[in-house]
Formats: sequence, structure tokens, C-alpha cells
Amino acid sequence: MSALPSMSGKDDATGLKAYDVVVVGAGFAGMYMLHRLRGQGLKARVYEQGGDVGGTWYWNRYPGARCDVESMQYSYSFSDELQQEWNWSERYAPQPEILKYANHVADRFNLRGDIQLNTRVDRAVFDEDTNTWAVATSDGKTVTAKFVVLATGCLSNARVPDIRGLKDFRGEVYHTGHWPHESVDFTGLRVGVIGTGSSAIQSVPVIAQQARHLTVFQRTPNFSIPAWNAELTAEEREAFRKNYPEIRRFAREEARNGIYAELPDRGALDDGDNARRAKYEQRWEKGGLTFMLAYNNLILDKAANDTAADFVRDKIAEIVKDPETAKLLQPDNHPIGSKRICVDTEYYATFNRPNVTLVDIRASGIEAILPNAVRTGAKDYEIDALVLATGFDAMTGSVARIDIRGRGEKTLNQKWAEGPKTYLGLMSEGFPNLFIVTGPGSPSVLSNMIVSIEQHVDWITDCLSWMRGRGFGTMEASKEAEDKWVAHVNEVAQLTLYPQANSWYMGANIPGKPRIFMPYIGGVGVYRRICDDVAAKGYEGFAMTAKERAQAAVAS
Ligand code: N01
Repeated sequence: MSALPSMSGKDDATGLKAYDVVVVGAGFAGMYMLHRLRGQGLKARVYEQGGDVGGTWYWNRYPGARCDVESMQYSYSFSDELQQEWNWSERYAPQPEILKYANHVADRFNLRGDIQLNTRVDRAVFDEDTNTWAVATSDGKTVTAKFVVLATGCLSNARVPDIRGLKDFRGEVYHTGHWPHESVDFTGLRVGVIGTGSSAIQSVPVIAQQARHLTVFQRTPNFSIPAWNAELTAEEREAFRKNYPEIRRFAREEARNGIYAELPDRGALDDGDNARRAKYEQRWEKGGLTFMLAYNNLILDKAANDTAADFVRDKIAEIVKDPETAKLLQPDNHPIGSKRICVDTEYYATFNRPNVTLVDIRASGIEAILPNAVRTGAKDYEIDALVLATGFDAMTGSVARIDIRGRGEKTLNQKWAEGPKTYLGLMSEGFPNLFIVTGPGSPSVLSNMIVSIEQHVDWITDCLSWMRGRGFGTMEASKEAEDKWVAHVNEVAQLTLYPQANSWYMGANIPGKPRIFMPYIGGVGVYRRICDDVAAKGYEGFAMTAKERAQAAVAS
């Protein structure tokens, strides 16, 4: 296999350790990237700020944490041996099992030797004379690399809201996205949970079983579909394993969201009331994210969307006994699916428990945290422990924390001040040889992440091989291609109902963050074809510079 001339981790002329590629992050993206780079004979170094591999699954260990994509599909497909030998125990694996899987992959593919844990990448500066990146890490060292790959994850920068008095709270404060590694026991405690997104919806039912009393502070109710999680039988696992070639192909090429599922062939208004209700009932009974695949226009047509939203609101009213609480739990300010739909186990039913209270903070917000209480609406709710299920600075947050400087010392944060700008979500103009895995402008969070990760990593690996084969040393997105792509991503988003919600997809959960729909909504199949087409046309829209030319420019 062709490869870039490997620097083999030796010191370069500056005396710094030199790599072909530095990868930031050892989650599912970083690990697979390393595996592929090694296959090319490239010398890569992965830096991971966590104490182990696993990325989001290393940090998100709150009670009840699970993946909302079924495990037989939320798993790598690049190795048939791996997918045939790994035994997922449940339909939706719990976080410890996903983390065990990540560790298994690290060991099975012998990845650990090139992964440096407990090390944050603080700074990456492109040197225009040598066409290399200088990468500074939290251990005080600097290395150089021809290429940098940001495998930093889309939901890995936990967001602690700026609430008055938070630091004076006397009890423990936890964030779902940054949960302690020691076990947390809420037995006998009065617990407050702020937030009602996916993380709260998964953790609230579990915390309610332990806590003396649980108070949930809700600003915006969310739509949630039951997971109907259960143990996987050997037969179910076998059915997947036998059909993996077709399941994986379908997920990559045909499913918009990278999940193998029955696709709809009609719109919601093409059916009469009874048939529609029966269809929703059937999807509800199946459970999970694919509820939104009941019809093909649910995220395009508000009238169609209303029928699905009404169905779920009715379900909430059926499940929750107290009509006032049920009413509060019924989402009414965004179309169903325009915020990521949640997948739960007994979330709504948890509000029937005598030890659980729902507090509506839509009007007042959280006024303050007192040493022993949460104050809202001029009322104090006494608590002993506080859980912030307040989400993430999504998609750009982890990239923004690194001081990345491209051509002319311009920082990526300056360039993205009005919203992220990328070509295909893979590269940003002015930042040569810097790749982003599942970056803004790619389907990423709208898809089964592992499908999107594998596609990006394969594309990047093929690209590096192509460059090496033709003697190119530097690659950069052109401004024209980037502008066109950014406009296309926006244009497609505007055709849907997504922009109608104040979601983290839009950056709306972070005060001051530009309001732009960040992921690409065209679907993973369409997007893959676009990326393949760009590659087939000699990486159209990317400027390639030959190594010799770059060196000649330096010399002159
Ligand atoms: O975060 P969120 P999340 N005062 O941003 C509220 C993925 N995920 O961690 O909506 C009061 O969805 C905020 O209220 P509002 C999944 O993709 C996956 O739950 O802004 N409340 C909201 O209710 C998911 O979509 C799994 O009005 C405040 C909540 O906090 C994504 O992660 C599991 C507040 C934040 O909800 C994020 O989910 C879990 C304040 N100051 C998560 N600030 C899987 O299964 C915020 N809120 C893979």
C-alpha cells in the first residue's frame, strides 16, 4: 500500500518529535483513524485528555446512560471478525458495555502504544514555511505533524450554565456529561435535576429509584419514545451477524440516518386517521429513534409533523396520571424530531412516583442556587445533591477549546466566529492538512455516529494515500468550494422543520453562539456519494500542492 514518506516519529530539523499525523481524541473516531493510518505505514500519535479510550462513553457515565442507536448497529463494521465475535448483551447497550467494547477494540487492534492518555492538545499552529503543524500538549511538550486530524467528538464539551450561586451549593454537583468515575449513591438524598434532554430522560428514572425525593426542573419538555430495551437473544444476534453485509450496506448507502430500518413510502397525510394512528402505534411499539420513519415527510411538513406530535402528546397524557404534570410534559414549542428525539425507559411513568416532582421553570428560569436549595418562581426547593443535565457546547465546542492557527496565524475561532465554515465538514479553508472527523457541515449527529465516523476516516485515509501517490504534500479546501458547501448545508436545512427549534443543532443552547444549523441534513447516503464524487474528480474543491513545489517555494 502506498504511504506518505513516514517520519517514523523521529526528531525533525527543529529537534521536535515529528509525526506524519497527530490525531486529537481516542474515542471511536480517533481509534479507527489510528488503525487506518497504521495500515498505511504512517506514524501517528493520538492524544486523549481522558484517562482511557472511549471518548463520549468515557465521560458520559451517568445513571441509565445508554446509546439510543441499537448496539448491533452502533458498532464498528470495518472488521468482520470484530462484529462476528463481540456479544452485545442488550438491544441498547449500557454505557459500561460500550466502554468495554471501546477498550476491547483498543486491545484487539493493539492501538494503545500510540495513544497518549491524560493529555490535552492545547494548541496547533501551521508553519507555512515547512507546511507542518506544531502541536502543543498539556504535558508541556510540542511535536510536529504533516497532518492533524480532529477526532474530538460532537458532544464532548459539557456545558455548565452560568447560574447564580452554583458555586455556593453545599452538596455535590454532578454534570451528566462529566460524571465521576466512582459510583454515586443517591440513596436517602433529595436530588435536583436541571434539564430535560436525552441525558436527563435516561437518568431521571434511575435516580428516582434511589433518591428520597427527586425534583426535575424543566424549561422545555422533549418528545421521547420508549426504548423497550431488552436482553438480546443468541438468535437475534445471529440474525444480525448473518445479514451484516446487507445491513451495513443499507445503513451506509440508503438510510438517511445510517440506521438499518424499514423506510416509509408515503406521507402522513396520505393515510386516514385510523390508518395513521395504527402506523404510529406500530412504530411506538417497536420503539426508538425510528419512530420518525413512520412517514417520509414528518420533518418536512408541519401539518404531517403535527399528527406525530399529537400522537406522542396523547401517549404522555395516557401514561402520566396527574393531568397537570402530563400537560407540562407535553412538548408544545417545537416540531417533533426538530430537536433530537429522546429514547427512554419509563421516563414519563416516573412522574407517577410519589417521590418525584416536576417543576416548570419556563417562565422564571432558575433564579439562584442556594447552599441547600434551588430557587425558582420565588420558591425554594430543598435538595442535598444537584445534577446538571444541561448538555454540551455541541459540534464546535471541543474544537474551539484548542488554539488552532492556520495560514497567517488566523485562528479557527476567528474564522468560525459567525458559525462554522467547512467544505464537506472535513476541512476549513486557511487550515491546510487539518481534517475534522464528523465536523459541522457533515451528517454527523443526525446519523448513527459510527457509520459517519467510518466514512470520514476511510475518506481521509484514501485521500492521504492518493496524495502520496502523486507527490502532493499539502491539501486545503478552496474558499469557493467551502462557500458553496456552507450555502448548500443551509439551504437544505431550510427545507426542513429543524431550524424551527431552539436546539443544540442550531447552537441555540449556548448564549452568544451563532444560530446556524450545523449538521448536513442531506442524509448519509447522499453525502457519501458527494464525498466519493469529489475524490473521484481528483479531490475537486481542494487545492493540492506538490511537495517539491512547496519546498521550492520555501527555498526561493
Ligand atoms: O443535553 P440537551 P443532553 N436552566 O442540550 C436544559 C446526545 N445524547 O445532554 O431545552 C435550565 O439536549 C435545557 O433546556 P432548554 C443526544 O444527541 C445521546 O440531554 O434549553 N435548564 C435542556 O432541557 C442529545 O440530544 C445519548 O430549554 C437548562 C437540557 O438542559 C445530546 O447528547 C444520551 C439550562 C439540556 O438538554 C444532548 O443531550 C444522552 C439552564 N440554565 C445524550 N441550561 C445517547 O443515547 C440548559 N438547560 C447516545
